[in-house]
Amino acid sequence: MVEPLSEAALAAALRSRWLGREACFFPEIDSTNDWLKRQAVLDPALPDGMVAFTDFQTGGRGRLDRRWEAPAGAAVLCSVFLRLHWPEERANWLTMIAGLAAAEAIEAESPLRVGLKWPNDVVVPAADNGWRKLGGVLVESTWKSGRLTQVVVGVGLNVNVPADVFPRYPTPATSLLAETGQAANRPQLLARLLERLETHYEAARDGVSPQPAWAARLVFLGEAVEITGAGAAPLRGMVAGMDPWGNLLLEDAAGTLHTVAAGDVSLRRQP
Ligand code: BT5
Repeated sequence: MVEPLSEAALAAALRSRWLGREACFFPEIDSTNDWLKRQAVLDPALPDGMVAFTDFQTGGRGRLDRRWEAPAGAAVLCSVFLRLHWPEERANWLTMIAGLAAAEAIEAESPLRVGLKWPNDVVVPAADNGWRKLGGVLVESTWKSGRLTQVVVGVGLNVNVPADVFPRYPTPATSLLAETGQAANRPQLLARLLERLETHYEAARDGVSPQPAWAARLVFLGEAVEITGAGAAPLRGMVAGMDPWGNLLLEDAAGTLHTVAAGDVSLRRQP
């Protein structure tokens, strides 16, 4: 059933205990991440687990101030505010748990099998042996004395977006509708996402690393790739895995293992 997004529709579908129990819906907003960041400044008592979600973003953002584009009324675009006191090496755990929550929510609401492309992409396999991007995660953090104290975890998922709407992106985009031929229920998908996020976040808060579950979904394992944005020159090598903190392990032609903290990975078709 295709049901419009609203606070009431989310509340009716949501079975989390605290995360998303306070939620604000906007028919249109600049960016749900930006709204929560502004609220956190205006209201020092902003509730832990507060969610902002919308039908349309006029200034949706990806990493490095790239744009996140989604047509009105067809995507899940949401952000969650969390208060925490985490050591800095756990910062990537938030991106990992958001990716896991997105993957599990999509699998609960569709027949798709979902992979995770380092560091923040939610992907599905494509017929050409590549991967298509269904969604992405943007985590923005506040630090105090070397500790993470507040984060805004943003997730964008392409749900009922027709396949031909997307421009050509470096990682081609797709949607649940394009992959399955079926429209999905966005309030339900959002509810599953928030429930899974709550579960993974509580485990991570208790010190359980999301890394094994995330690494089990890692795409490009053992493949020849190129990583841009990790330094002045692109890095080339084979994806060997991930370390416990969410860094990518890349083995170069000489057999040296590099620990890569950030960047964009693409398959290297030419040796
Ligand atoms: C991301 O960044 O993938 C993070 C996306 C997070 C979006 C959510 S929506 C709710 C919350 N509020 C916000 O303002 N943001 C968050 P990155 O890995 O940098 O990927 C961005 C790139 O993905 C763009 O440069 C395009 O190439 C591509 N792209 C843009 N829109 C897309 C879409 N709808 N589907 C797939 N790819 C897209």
